[in-house]
Amino acid sequence: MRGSIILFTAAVIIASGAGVRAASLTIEQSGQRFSEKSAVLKSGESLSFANKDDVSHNITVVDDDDEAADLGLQKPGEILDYRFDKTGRFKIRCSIHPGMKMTVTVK
Ligand SMILES: [Cu+2]
Repeated sequence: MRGSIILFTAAVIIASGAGVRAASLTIEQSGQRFSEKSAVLKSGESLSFANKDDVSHNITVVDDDDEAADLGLQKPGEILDYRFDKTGRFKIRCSIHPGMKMTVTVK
């Protein structure tokens, strides 16, 4: 558990330096990776996740309080939108592929 907290802190530092900013941003899932390591959004903006892999993914969105939203099974070719209504820092993960990680900062 402590290891994952340290990893998360490192990821947030990267996010604050080089986050992608966009009103509407599509994140591609390809090669079991997210196409961006981080993104910066305003409250109320959404991310689209486009599964370009030939395997299914299952995105979870975890906030600072460890509250998680489960976007459910996402089949190849499927696009999921998720709207960020709360400010804060969020960890995006795939519950099937532990190597898939990105962070979202919502201001
Ligand atoms: Cu996955």
